[in-house]
Amino acid sequence: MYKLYYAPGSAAMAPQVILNAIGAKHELILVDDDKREQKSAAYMALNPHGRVPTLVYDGANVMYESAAICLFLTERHPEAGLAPAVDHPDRGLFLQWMAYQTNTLQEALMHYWHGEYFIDGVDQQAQLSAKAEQRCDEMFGFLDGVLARSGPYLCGKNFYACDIFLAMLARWTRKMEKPAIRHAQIKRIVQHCLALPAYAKMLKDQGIEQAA
Ligand SMILES: N[C@@H](CCC(=O)N[C@@H](CS)C(=O)NCC(=O)O)C(=O)O
Repeated sequence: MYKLYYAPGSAAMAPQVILNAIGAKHELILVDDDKREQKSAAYMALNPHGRVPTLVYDGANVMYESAAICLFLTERHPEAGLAPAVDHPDRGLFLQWMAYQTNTLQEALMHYWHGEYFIDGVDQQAQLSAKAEQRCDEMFGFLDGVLARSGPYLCGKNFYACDIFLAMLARWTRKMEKPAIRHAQIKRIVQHCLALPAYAKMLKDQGIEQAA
């Protein structure tokens, strides 16, 4: 039994899709952003950074960081086929794309959404956000090229959790002038994910939509 603390549209999206896909029994616990619940003492005791998602497993074990939760769940439930086994030829690329997305692309998205975490001043934050938007488009363009050259999925012919992660990050560009789905291959990955019952259920349960 798992408990996933989430907020709609947050980095909990991918872990939630994976919980659905593996068919694991789980409880979803809303951390209400509007009420600043992620900064409540009770939640900070689970996740001292006051961010979502957080996963509780096997009673009292707690972990956070979206990409880590995805890796943990896919490895715990290999039958779902959402991660290549340690000795599978796709393994290196799979880890590469998970790390690239969470270290680099997700961080650039953070600069876009939350300039105030990085710099003081409204004008400076707007400048940072604009630069981050440009960087995000370059990165999605780069991934689009990878998918065009060696797809259909990030690791080649097999679909994995890194593709689900990509669809989640693509949604975070929806307010940009150049949203990620302007890139044909990114759009195709998002469309593929939207057609998965596990992804559709996550959107429905979170009460959000995603365009493709
Ligand atoms: N690196 C973390 C980032 C999580 C994160 O930034 N979550 C956002 C929502 S997408 C959040 O909780 N923000 C609240 C805040 O920063 O106060 C992860 O991937 O889990």
